[in-house]
Amino acid sequence: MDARAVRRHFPILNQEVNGRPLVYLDSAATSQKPLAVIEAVDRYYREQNANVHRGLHTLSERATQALEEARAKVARFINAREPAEIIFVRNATEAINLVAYSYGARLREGDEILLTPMEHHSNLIPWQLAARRSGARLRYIPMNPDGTLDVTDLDRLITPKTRLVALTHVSNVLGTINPVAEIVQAAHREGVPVLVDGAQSVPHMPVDVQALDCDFLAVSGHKMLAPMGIGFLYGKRELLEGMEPFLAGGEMIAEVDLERATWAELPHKFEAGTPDVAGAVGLAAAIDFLNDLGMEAVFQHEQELVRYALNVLREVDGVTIYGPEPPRGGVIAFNVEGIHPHDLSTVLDQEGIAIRVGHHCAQPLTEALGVPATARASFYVYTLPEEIDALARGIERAKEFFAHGIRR
Ligand code: 7TS
Repeated sequence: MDARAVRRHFPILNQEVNGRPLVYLDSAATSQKPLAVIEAVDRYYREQNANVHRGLHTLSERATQALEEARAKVARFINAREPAEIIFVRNATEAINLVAYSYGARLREGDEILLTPMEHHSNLIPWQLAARRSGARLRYIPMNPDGTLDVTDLDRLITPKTRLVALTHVSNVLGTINPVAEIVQAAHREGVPVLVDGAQSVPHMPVDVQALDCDFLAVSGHKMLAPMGIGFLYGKRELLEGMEPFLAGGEMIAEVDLERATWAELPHKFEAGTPDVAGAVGLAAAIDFLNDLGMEAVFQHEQELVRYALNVLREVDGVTIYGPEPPRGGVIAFNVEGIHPHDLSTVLDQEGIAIRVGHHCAQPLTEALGVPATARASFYVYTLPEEIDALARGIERAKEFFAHGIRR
């Protein structure tokens, strides 16, 4: 993959920030968008916009067709059995909340949900609330010191009381790639379904839901080149069929009278209200773009960047890096001795370098690392090794600045 050529498709990257060429190392928070996506959304509003599934006029049919083509494309991208297993939502957070409410409705006092300590808050808080509503209990697969999961005791952790395992595929802080297929197998031996948070995996590596055999997969479009505001939940048909709706209103019913209603067929049962058709069109364009690159090539590109970044950053005195050895996701969380990550970020921003600092919405994990916060650089298809060099130079400059209090 030629990242330099890929980069030319991203107009936002070709600018100066604070007088310096932009070095965007925050793709785990959100990716930038290629022209193909920007233009697909633009074209949708110029040529196709109407509400879907309702009007029997030509534009409405075009919009409906665009939405359903996008759904079919998403289904092929993750190898779902059928498009009806893809529910459009706003983002991974909404996808997980849908499952926590609709599947979580069957939780009873004493039931258990098995999570990990490295979950993003969006795969933790919905389960805390579901546990509070039902009296269920949250349990956790322990973590090894290197930031991988300790799955040696899985069979003991998955008990007759376990109703669901919910875990992230790739950690947004440590970059750990969790052994999802193995965990799914262990859970299925006990008849327990597994929800995978794919927010940091689906944009960056080939993900095949049939190969993983996961029961739910939650994904945000905005982290995979698509617009903000569109994401999807994959769910196995038999599970989705057995769940009550999450949100209710228009589009999701079959028959309604003043007392009761019956639900529309999948996937519409879970898509109340007017959908983000333009977002879905943008997501379809994003998938085309990623397919043209090839997800295996995307993964390899990021592996090269991670290896390069680990080598470069390990050469910088005072830098502590968190997370396992590669292969791992394209995120590197680190700290610089004597400099608070927020101060580091401020200095780097002056150099046009965008990183994220804080707990990255994974506060329990940050606490487990024994630090108040970390800095995080994250990569994607357009990231160049030179940008990692720029980061290392920026860190050196921050060290000088905070050692001497003088800006050169
Ligand atoms: N799950 C994981 C693993 C994530 O990294 C994120 C967002 C989410 C879920 C939630 O995604 P959303 O689109 O619903 O908000 N992660 C980050 C991040 O690391 N920095 O900003 C957002």
